[in-house]
Amino acid sequence: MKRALITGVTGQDGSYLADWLLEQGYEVHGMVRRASTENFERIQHIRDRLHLHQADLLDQLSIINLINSVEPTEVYNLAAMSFVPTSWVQPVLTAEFTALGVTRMLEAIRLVNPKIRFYQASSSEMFGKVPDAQGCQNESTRFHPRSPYGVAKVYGHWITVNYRESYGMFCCSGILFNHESPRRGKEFVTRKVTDAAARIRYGLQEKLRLGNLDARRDWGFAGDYVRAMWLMLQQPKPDDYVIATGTTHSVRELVEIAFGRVERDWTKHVETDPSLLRPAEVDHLCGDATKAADALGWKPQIDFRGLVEMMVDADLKRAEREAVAGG
Ligand code: NAP
Ligand code: G4F
Repeated sequence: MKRALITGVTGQDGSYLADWLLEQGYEVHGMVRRASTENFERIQHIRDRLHLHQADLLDQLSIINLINSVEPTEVYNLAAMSFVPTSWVQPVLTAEFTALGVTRMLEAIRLVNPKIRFYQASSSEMFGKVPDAQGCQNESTRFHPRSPYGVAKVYGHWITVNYRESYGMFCCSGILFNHESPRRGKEFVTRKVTDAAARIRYGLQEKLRLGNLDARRDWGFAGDYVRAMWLMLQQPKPDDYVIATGTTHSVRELVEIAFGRVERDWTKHVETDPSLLRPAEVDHLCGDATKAADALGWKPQIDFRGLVEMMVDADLKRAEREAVAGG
């Protein structure tokens, strides 16, 4: 039986990846950091089938001990401080988690068993200020990160490449564009919008405050993207891949579809709030996943409208329960 270790198993991607690996017959282990209250909502449905272990990206010894005791064949490093605005508030901590945390993982693997296959969760935030706003970004596009988060991810990407080149380790970096789901954290714009649309529909909320409505992203479905992570580690050779849908939409289009789904006029509810603008914005992202399509046979199955409607529908169910409970 194959044995996988996922860091960040309590997060959006960790939970979908755990679902997928269990379906593939893996023994799935998850690294969780200690908290005074458990944060297992996203993995509650598979809690009995997972092996959870306490460790932290900040604590080298805890990671070495974890790899030693679990003896995984594959490690998926998804844990990170993943919310871009927080990276300006906590830039040093972001670097500790999101940049140096990767080196700690790689060092632990190198020490314990360098044959373990390693996946690093890299990000389209690394492209940042893209040179050609009309074109799509691929594995050769230069990086110009625009946030401390993006800068930390560039470090994580290159240290992963470096361990592959220095030690011949099986290390892959997946450069994933934005991917969302009903399990997405409510601070990210997609879920913030779909949750608000649903709550407005049930009279639980009146206004939605947003920042830059003109920003464009290539948004896909997280359930599709975790399959790509797994496929990367099943190849004969390690490599880096862009994972994206190849289409781009503005935050305004996201709002229009979400409010259309609940039959409300968004212009009556959405307000722009300058405090939500970022010190440096990533204006436009669109990924070219041709390499992943050719080498991995990977293709996304859910399009943008399907994704937004799926998220709104899930939030409508939650809002309805809240409305009923509130009497
Ligand atoms: P997420 O929902 O925010 O989950 C992040 C996970 O990291 C959580 O499980 C969190 O644990 C864990 N974590 C944070 N700091 C940790 C630490 N010091 N030690 C141990 N665990 C720690 O993020 P996601 O959307 O699933 O993203 C997964 C990964 O992909 C991240 O590295 C993210 O930067 C990257 N990525 C995401 C996207 C996207 O669009 N979703 C795109 C490109 C790259 P707690 O539950 O304890 O907070
Ligand atoms: O949903 P967001 O916060 O995602 P962002 O910054 O693109 O980062 C996400 O995707 C990255 C991949 O490119 C990941 F690496 C990262 O971990 C994370 O998952 O913001 C998307 C866009 C931005 O341009 C932002 O300025 O939406 C714009 N936006 C407009 N109003 C807003 C808001 N974003 C948030 N979070 N909240 C707003 O009110």
